[in-house]
Amino acid sequence: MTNNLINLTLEQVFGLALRALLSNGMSEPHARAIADVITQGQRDECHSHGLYRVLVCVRSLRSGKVDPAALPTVHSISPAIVKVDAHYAYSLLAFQTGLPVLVEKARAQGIAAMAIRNCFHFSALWPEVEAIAREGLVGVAMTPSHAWVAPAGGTRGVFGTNPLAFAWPRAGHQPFVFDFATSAIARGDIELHARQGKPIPDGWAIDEKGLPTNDANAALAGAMQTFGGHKGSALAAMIELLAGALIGDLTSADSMTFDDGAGATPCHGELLLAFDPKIFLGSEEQEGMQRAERMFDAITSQGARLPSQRRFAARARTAEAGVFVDSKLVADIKALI
Ligand code: NDP
Ligand code: PYC
Repeated sequence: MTNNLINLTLEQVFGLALRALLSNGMSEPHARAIADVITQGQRDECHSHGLYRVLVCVRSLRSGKVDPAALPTVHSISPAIVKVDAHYAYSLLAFQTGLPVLVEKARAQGIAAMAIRNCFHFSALWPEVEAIAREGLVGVAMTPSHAWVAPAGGTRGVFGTNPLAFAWPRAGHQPFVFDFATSAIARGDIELHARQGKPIPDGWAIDEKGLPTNDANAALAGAMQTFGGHKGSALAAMIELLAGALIGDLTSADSMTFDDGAGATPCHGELLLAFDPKIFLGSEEQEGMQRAERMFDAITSQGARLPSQRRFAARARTAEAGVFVDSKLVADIKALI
């Protein structure tokens, strides 16, 4: 133990998350899928979507809103579109179940979409787009959340923190991956600032009166801001439309109404897209992939870093050294078991 940090192996992180979920009534397939993604988040030092999420998942289970055991059902609705109904359980088992169908369709059609419906969704999206890239495909993922984010120029929440993730497969390298909330920061980060009594930076949120705030609790009670002003606002709206209205599922505002103050994980849909470079490029595949590599080189050769480089470095480090977790968080999770 260093200061208030506890050193855990990745196996210990997985075991802690799994025990907390199982002992609160989650079925084993869901608990394993969730504990796995939480472990990946902690491993890559994405603290807002690592072990902290166990608290949110258990609160959601205890709210009675989430189905702890429903198994997803897969519906192929066209040659290029698969829908997976999560039946009001968490999203991750639905993703795992639908992924092979998405991959098969993308390889057959060149482009395919997977719409996950009726799912409670708490997780970072990079594990999912990385899984698509491991199949040699280009991946995109997006999802709404709860209406915590004000549109640019407004003061009241309309959008979710609506993450957008992208992965491009690279031979001999980790894929090119980015994954960001369309709000200035993930809400989980503001919650972590509130837990630690730390102020938040300028530009993250406004308070209930619509005034800029550095107080994490005032931010949680007020509204978050989009990243990049009107640009993040437009992307957030696009995600409400594509991963909400278009797939017949809830917007972030609808999801908040559905929650009805329970404080559970947001419940809505998710849209994933997969593109097959082999079909787009045909005999020019190698040339297209080399063109991409020249672009990556032009970024890194001037000292700029690629998105996910920090994560991949953390992944390599924590595989050996384990992770360092706030002791209060570990105690709070153990108290749930
Ligand atoms: P960050 O702002 O921390 O990071 C966003 C992206 O930018 C990452 O890919 C990151 O790579 C990259 N990046 C950061 N700094 C640089 C830099 N200097 N140069 C190049 N790239 C950089 O993420 P957010 O707070 O916006 O989101 C965090 C997570 O929260 C995401 O994984 C997202 O999926 C998740 N989330 C989930 C939601 C849900 O409803 N399920 C809702 C909202 C967010 P790196 O990681 O290597 O630093
Ligand atoms: O951190 O913004 C967030 C978030 C919302 C749902 C899951 N994570």
